Amino acid sequence: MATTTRRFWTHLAVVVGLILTVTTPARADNPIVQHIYTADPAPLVHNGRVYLYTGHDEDGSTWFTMKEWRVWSSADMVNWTDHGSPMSLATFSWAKQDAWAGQAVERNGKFYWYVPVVTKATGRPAIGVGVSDSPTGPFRDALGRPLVENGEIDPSVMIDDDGQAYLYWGNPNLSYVRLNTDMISYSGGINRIPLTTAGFGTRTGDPNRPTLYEEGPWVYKRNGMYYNVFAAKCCSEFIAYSTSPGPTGPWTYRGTVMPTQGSSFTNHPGIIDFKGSSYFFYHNGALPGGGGFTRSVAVEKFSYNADGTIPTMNMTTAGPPPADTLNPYGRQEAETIAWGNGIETEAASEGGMNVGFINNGDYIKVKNVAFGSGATLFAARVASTTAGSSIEVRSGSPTGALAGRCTVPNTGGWQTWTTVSCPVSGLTGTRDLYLRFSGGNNYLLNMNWWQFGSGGMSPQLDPKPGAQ
Ligand code: FUB
Repeated sequence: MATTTRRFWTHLAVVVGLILTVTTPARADNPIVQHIYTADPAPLVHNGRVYLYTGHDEDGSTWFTMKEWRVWSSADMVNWTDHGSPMSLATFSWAKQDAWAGQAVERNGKFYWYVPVVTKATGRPAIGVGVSDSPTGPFRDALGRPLVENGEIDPSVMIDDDGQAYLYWGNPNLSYVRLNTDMISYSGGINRIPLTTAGFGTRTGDPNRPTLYEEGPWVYKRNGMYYNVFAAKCCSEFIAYSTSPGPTGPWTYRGTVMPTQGSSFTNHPGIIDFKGSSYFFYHNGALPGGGGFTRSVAVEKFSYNADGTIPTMNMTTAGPPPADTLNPYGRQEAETIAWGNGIETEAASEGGMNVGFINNGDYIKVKNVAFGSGATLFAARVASTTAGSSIEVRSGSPTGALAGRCTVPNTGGWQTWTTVSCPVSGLTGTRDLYLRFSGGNNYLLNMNWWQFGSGGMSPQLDPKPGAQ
């Protein structure tokens, strides 16, 4: 959010928060991100983490006003780390507008992120590709021009078991190319998948669109079956899917994955398997101010039926159960969050992101933290221009048992970092951690990371470039 807008909303939130504090129940964990609007989820599993690539709906949008993409990651499906925006319209010198729905894939240690943008030259959408050595970027334009261009959107990429990669995309059509192994060129031209009612269901009321296929294909292979999960019908959309014995068809329509729900007239699918379970990502308008142009990404856990079909799912505010615990005795980024109340994030001078724009009463929930036999010390990397703020270390809820309180000094700048620590007690077993911030009326502090120690000793703080 722009700083002035943020200040306004922050002060409004403080007033409303004072009114609601007594009655607000414990927060659910969907949508995944609370401090900005996100859309068009594209999850990627890599080295024991889920990397979630999304778009970013601008605050107050009345159109799909999207200028950048964002990356998030998680090892447990409930706590998500904000990696900021490693790719934007500015990455592609030939792009004019509309940083819409894309997907990233890894091949031979490089990460390729396929995205649609409207070009300066034609004023029509084309598909570009960003490339990076890291799943969190930064990404650079791999080609300096579009990879494919037929005026349509929403690329989805799949690498088949034989090594052949396919790029699918389209609205109103559904097209694909066979990517070469360099992932930034293709062979054989642009192919159309026939949109038959047997393959993609029957739409009524629109003679120009006889099938349910609308946009947002998500193509993948599982147990020998190819799936195309897509946004169906318009508008409002629901999520449907088709299956095929091969990557290019013939497709058979299989029904609804998620009915029309959730205050956004679009929806957009992403499906992965992670740590032995299956997850379905989508978007809705669930955040305050949310709607069709101010969307938020959410996730549900599901199990395939025995025949490989996908059950119909509803949107929930609870989200999935944790797929793992979080280790508090290793350094954790402050921007690793299950639920953030009032906070925002920004790029940190020490690298990565920090949590900032914190007001009195704001808090961060970190879910399923494995304290084991007990933590005795809390340390946090902080910066502030005001003295006397503190971090309340609580468990169970924002007003739950107080385990300790760390005072934050005036460090002389919002990016002038120091490490503070304080004793804690009562944190044993596995529980939800709440870091609640208290102090005066203005912004209180920034936090870059935190770490607990145990056994009456100072924690062996994990090294971080620039940290002391
Ligand atoms: O986010 C902009 C567009 O809305 C996407 O490209 C579509 O899939 C729909 O979600």
